[in-house]
Amino acid sequence: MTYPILYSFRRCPYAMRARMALYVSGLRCELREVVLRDKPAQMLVLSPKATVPVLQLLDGRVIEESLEIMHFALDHNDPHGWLSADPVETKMLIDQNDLIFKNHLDGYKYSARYENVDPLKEREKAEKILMQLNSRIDKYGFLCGPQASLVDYAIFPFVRQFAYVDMNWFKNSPYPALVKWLHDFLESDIFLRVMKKYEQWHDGDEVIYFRE
Ligand SMILES: N[C@@H](CCC(=O)N[C@@H](CS)C(=O)NCC(=O)O)C(=O)O
Repeated sequence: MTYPILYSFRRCPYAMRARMALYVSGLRCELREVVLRDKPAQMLVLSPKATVPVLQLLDGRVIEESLEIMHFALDHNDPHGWLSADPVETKMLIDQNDLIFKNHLDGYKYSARYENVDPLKEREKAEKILMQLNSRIDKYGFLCGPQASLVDYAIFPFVRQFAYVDMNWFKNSPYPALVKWLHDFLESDIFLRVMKKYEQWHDGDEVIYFRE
């Protein structure tokens, strides 16, 4: 093993944020594309909790939380100042996203999987958070200040998923600053680069490097 190994799934919002931080930091790693219903044994041995992303480091450490991967990458190199935003506000917004918004997003997007979940009620609950994000962007430019920081990159993949449930509704929602913020990230170089498609990884495949 010459480089750290990232187990990732292209469409997973947690994996997206980890990939973006790794990408911007310039840290080179091997990329192993995972299919969630067919996870590789190598990954399950490293991380029995069996979620992506997982980053295996050269010294044997394994990082199995996307935010920790972001911090690991940015502690190594943070060329765009992603760590410069207020850490308390950053944590508050990310906790709100991961612990509350994500649940409403799942209820909105996958209501058929749950009993007694009304997708429109879930959307209404999620909207309270969208409204708050919109007013922060309106006021500051980005979620925590005049430049994009870790919190924007950690959250926009989830807003993206939300928007795609009903893009027409999202685009016509009373949150124009948020709509533009998302649109700009979706068109950004960094996002397009980390969304490159790869085949499912199998042992013995030619190594794919994330950042050539
Ligand atoms: N707290 C974890 C959550 C990661 C997570 O839940 N990833 C999903 C994919 S989006 C997953 O791997 N789920 C396991 C599965 O569906 O089998 C993190 O931030 O890395």
